[in-house]
Amino acid sequence: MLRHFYVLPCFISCDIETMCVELLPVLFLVVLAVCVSAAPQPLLDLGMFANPPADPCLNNSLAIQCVPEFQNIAFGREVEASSTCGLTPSRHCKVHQNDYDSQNCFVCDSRRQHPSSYLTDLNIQSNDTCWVSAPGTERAYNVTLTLPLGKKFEVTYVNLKFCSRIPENMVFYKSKDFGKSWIPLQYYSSECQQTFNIDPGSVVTKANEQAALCSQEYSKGDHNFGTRVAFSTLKDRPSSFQHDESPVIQDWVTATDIKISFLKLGGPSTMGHFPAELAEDEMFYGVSDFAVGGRCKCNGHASRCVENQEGRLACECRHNTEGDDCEKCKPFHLDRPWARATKTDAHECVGKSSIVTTVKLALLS
Ligand SMILES: [Ca+2]
Repeated sequence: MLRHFYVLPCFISCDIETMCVELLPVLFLVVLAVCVSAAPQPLLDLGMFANPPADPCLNNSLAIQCVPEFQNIAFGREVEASSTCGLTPSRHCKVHQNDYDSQNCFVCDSRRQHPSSYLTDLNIQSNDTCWVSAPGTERAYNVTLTLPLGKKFEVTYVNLKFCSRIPENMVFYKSKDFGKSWIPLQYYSSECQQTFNIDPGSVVTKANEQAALCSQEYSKGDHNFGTRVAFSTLKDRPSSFQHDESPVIQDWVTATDIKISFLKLGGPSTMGHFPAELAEDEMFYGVSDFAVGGRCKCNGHASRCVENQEGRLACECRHNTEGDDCEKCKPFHLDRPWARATKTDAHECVGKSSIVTTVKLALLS
């Protein structure tokens, strides 16, 4: 009499008191293999249940200040150069200190070009690629490099690495209105007072935090091939450490475009004498790296910028804000004035429903 039955998944059964008992482990393995191979593929990828990345603009559902990452915002962007060599063949020589070495020369022509794309490509020490201007005919030689950023950014530094002599006179500018007007950021000259009418010893105070200064640093020696000129927008500005609280500093670092204006070719150190004449093949500007450090400007209401539906770069706004720079509240979220997020208050935009809900929750608690 059959007293017990073991029912296996694939409907195989046997009496426990028969030889089937001995065969049970073998049968179980066979059945298991058949069942596993016949089992349907899982419909859901278990990875789907992994936690989504945390939202940098929220902390436990509460709005907090968030900013896009800091990066070299010039990298890979197109720079407009008012002059580039190669239209007609020209010869250029690299100069190290005061040593003019004719062996260290190169030709720029249609086959050996030095385009403006070399300004913002990957900067590799062992393989410096240089943008080179067409040769000038006199020391006073005006060439500009313009970098459109496409939207407002907050710029921390502008950095040029030269592959020519450092220009004797040059100016760094920014625009806040997509190139309609230009505001000087920094002047460079061997003679600041004479050239730009700026005292090189001037300092920035709270009263003139948006003043452009003039540096004579690069005229003191022969800063030539391979020298970097670095300008920091925040250095020596009194409110630089109160960025959140200082609309003046926030405005000072805001730019939609950066422009570099080379005004006069650099020459050998004068040592107090009349500047030496430049050889014909030294009459050019060359830059191997044009870097701009900064963040996409989103006023503390977005953690990244993306291309919008019109193909323009814009902030991915949170906290019920909108606009290219999250500079206003969304419709129906206008119950308190828009404000930039700070470390202590995200200034989330709210509508009536949010306020009513908040009040109800407060009354219920
Ligand atoms: Ca380069």
